[in-house]
Order: sequence, then C-alpha cells, then structure tokens
Amino acid sequence: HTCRDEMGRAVEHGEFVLFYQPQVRLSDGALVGAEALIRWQHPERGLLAPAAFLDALDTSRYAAPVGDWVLRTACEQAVAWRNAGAPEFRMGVNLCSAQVQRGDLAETVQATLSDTGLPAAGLEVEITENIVLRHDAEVIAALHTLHEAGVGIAFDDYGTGYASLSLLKRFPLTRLKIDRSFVTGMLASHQDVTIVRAILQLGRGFDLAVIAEGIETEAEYTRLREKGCQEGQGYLFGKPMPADVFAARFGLAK
Ligand code: G
Ligand code: G
Ligand code: NA
Ligand code: MN
Repeated sequence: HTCRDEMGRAVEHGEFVLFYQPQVRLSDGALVGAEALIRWQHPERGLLAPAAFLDALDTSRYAAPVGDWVLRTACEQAVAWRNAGAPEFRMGVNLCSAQVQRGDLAETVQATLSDTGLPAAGLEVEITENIVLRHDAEVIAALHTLHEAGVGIAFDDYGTGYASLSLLKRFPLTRLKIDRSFVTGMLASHQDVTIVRAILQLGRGFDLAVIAEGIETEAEYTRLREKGCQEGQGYLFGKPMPADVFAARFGLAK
C-alpha cells in the first residue's frame, strides 16, 4: 500500500496532530509565538514527520482539507494560549499549494479567524517561494486582502529557492524567515554570513521583520542578535513539541 491510500483513513480517524516550535525575541529571549508543524500519528509506523508524508499529502485530494484543519487547530491553540498568559502570542501556519490554488484563501483564513476569535495579528501564514512562483496573480490578490486585514505573511526558507529579489516588491510580506542552512553555516562559512547579512539588510530596506530558523547554539544566537536579527527559532529554544508540553514549558496555564 502507499502512504496515499491511508490518508483518507488518517483524515477520518484524526491521526494528524500539530506540534509547536517556539519563536523567541533575540534581544531578551522572550516567547513571541510558535510555528505549527504537522505530524502523523500513524497506528503502525508511529509518529511520522512531514518528510515521510508531505509530498504524498500535497498531491492527494486531502491536501486542502488537511491544510484547513491545520489552520483551524493552530488558531484555536493560539486563542487558548493568548488567554492563558501570552496575550500577544503569534501563531505561524504553513500554507500548502492546494489551499492557495483553490482560490478562496482569503475567505478561508478570515472565516477561521472569526470562528476561532483569533485577532488577525495573532496569525502569520508562511508561504514558500514554490507556492508563490506557481500561482502569481491569484496569490497576490489573496495575500493583499489578508495583509490589509492585519494577518502576518512570512516568506519561508528565504533564499533557498528560485525566487528573485523582485518578489519582495510584488508580494505583501511582513517577515522573512532565514533558512536554517544559512544559520547552520554562518559560523564556519563567509558565504553564509554574507547571505544572512544580505537578508537582514533586505528586511530593513523593505521594512520586514526577520526571523532566523535553525538556531542550535549560543554562538549562533549571539551572532544573529549582534547582526540585528529580531527573532529566532531552533532547537536552542525548543524542538517542535506537543501542545501540552509547550504549555507546561512556557507556563501557559490551561
Ligand atoms: O519540523 P519539520 O519536520 O516539521 O517540518 C518539515 C517541513 O514540513 C517544513 O518545511 C515545514 O514547512 C513543512 N510543514 C510542517 N508542517 C506543515 C503543515 O502543516 N503544512 C505544510 N504545508 N507544511 C508543513
Ligand atoms: O518550515 P520549515 O521547513 O522551515 O520547518 C522547519 C523544519 O526544521 C522542521 O523540520 C523542524 O523540525 C526543523 N528544525 C527546526 N529547528 C531546527 C533546528 O534548530 N535544527 C534542525 N536541525 N532542525 C530544525
Ligand atoms: Na514553515
Ligand atoms: Mn521554514
């Protein structure tokens, strides 16, 4: 059997779960939000990471429904944590191609915000260069609507794909996410340092916030903070974890 044959069952039985990885402000280490990351609690194979199923999911007819479930679940969680001691908490949610292609992205996101009661500023959707390149005009219109409503729009894995710099002019972004590969390399490689510095400068020039992904060491943390990177995400601050573990770790009472 393929992974895909099992996906209908997984949807029906609620086998997908969300983990949450903390995002912190580098100046003082304060928690500012989390990125929601999908996992599949497979009955035989155990807990599966996205690498094991995301390609199959994205090309199946379950991509958009699962994406909608991710969005809704993450927004509900954000509301709960905002009410439990983190009033400014921001939730990052990865969008998949199917959600964007369907043509009702802005409506879906806005309905989810109003159903869950999460303020627009409490949500940041993450898009990748691939998604952006494939659905130009339609995506831009939907993202403009969301941007005007106050939803954050982050460019994920920035600098790794084929997107040209001119995308920064055409897309209503609020944040760049420096890809983990550049962070991992920056202590050893002058090339990676140069790329990180360039992304931070683009952020300042385009008035975009910047978050660095994949921070694993104090040395990386220090370098990024010194260079003016505002926020970070990575194993140093916490791996992706179940909601209850996250809440206990950050003192978010139930
Ligand atoms: O931690 P990790 O293995 O969770 O994530 C691997 C990749 O899977 C990342 O590129 C991440 O953006 C992607 N990913 C994780 N969760 C989701 C999700 O809910 N939807 C989409 N579209 N991508 C996700
Ligand atoms: O959306 P994206 O591709 O950026 O998802 C982040 C991915 O990177 C997830 O698979 C997550 O588990 C992983 N990740 C997050 N922080 C770190 C880190 O500090 N080190 C490593 N090696 N992986 C990380
Ligand atoms: Na992401
Ligand atoms: Mn990313």
